Amino acid sequence: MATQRHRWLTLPDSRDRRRVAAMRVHILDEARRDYAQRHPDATLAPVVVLIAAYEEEANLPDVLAAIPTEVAGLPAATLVVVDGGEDGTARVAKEAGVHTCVLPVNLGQGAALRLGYELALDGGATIIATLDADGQNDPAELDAMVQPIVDGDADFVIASRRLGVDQTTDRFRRAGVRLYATLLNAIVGQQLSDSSNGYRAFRAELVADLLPRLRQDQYQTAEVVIVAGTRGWRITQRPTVWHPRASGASKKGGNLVFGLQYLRVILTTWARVRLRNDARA
Ligand SMILES: Nc1nc2c(ncn2[C@@H]2O[C@H](COP(=O)(O)OP(=O)(O)O)[C@@H](O)[C@H]2O)c(=O)[nH]1
Ligand SMILES: [Mg+2]
Repeated sequence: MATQRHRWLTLPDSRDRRRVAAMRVHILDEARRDYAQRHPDATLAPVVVLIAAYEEEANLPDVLAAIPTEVAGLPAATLVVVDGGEDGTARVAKEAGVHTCVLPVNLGQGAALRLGYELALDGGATIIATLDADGQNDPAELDAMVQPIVDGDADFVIASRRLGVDQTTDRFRRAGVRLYATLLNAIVGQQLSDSSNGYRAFRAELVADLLPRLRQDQYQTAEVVIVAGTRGWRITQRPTVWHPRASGASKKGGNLVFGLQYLRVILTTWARVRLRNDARA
């Protein structure tokens, strides 16, 4: 009657969690298998420009067309991770001829980026740059983003709309960017002005170090900064232009939802890092 005893101790909740975890593994494996079939030679380039895209059929083609084939003097390849969704994002990415990995189910930007980091590292990247699929970041600024890493001056570069130009008009979002940058700086001892910006460049060694330590499936920007800062990687920032979304609305929820989720990620990641105290996070 061992099973009976076991059942008595098992909470329905933990069974659900196990089921979801198993499905996740299956979904990720499925995406990797499909990618390996379509790209048997997974070699990318020294610079990999990584985009996680969720229902961005209308915006992605222009973003992809603007990505240069050389960044800071190094050959560059583009990798799109299509994060499920119902529209033609996967089709337009494939039509653009870039490396495309398609998740059959929407897992969230953090999960999609982790898969992308993994594929970029497997593809031989020495530098990985991430930018949004909605036209808010300008690929023409990739040189400026990547150069500090090529020069050996930084391991992690974050774009700053506050040092550059913010062309959007949402005052609440602006105040949030300021507030959370201040909070994050206090926690990780940095002087970053726009720590929630998703336009970033990383030395590949840093990504390999961070990858097993990242947990956030959606609101991931603060987690990456906190873990990288705690691990002692050198973080710097570069001024960039923050454009309005080319079309459509933010997929991250309204300002209140976004703000609360962002705060949750800062506090839980901080607690995780502090409690472990050895930055294994
Ligand atoms: N992979 C993935 N990307 C997402 C998801 N939601 C948003 N994104 C992408 O993340 C980027 C920023 O998202 P967006 O909704 O514009 O957030 P905002 O710019 O902070 O308002 C865009 O490239 C979106 O396509 C998601 O669930 N999964
Ligand atoms: Mg956006």
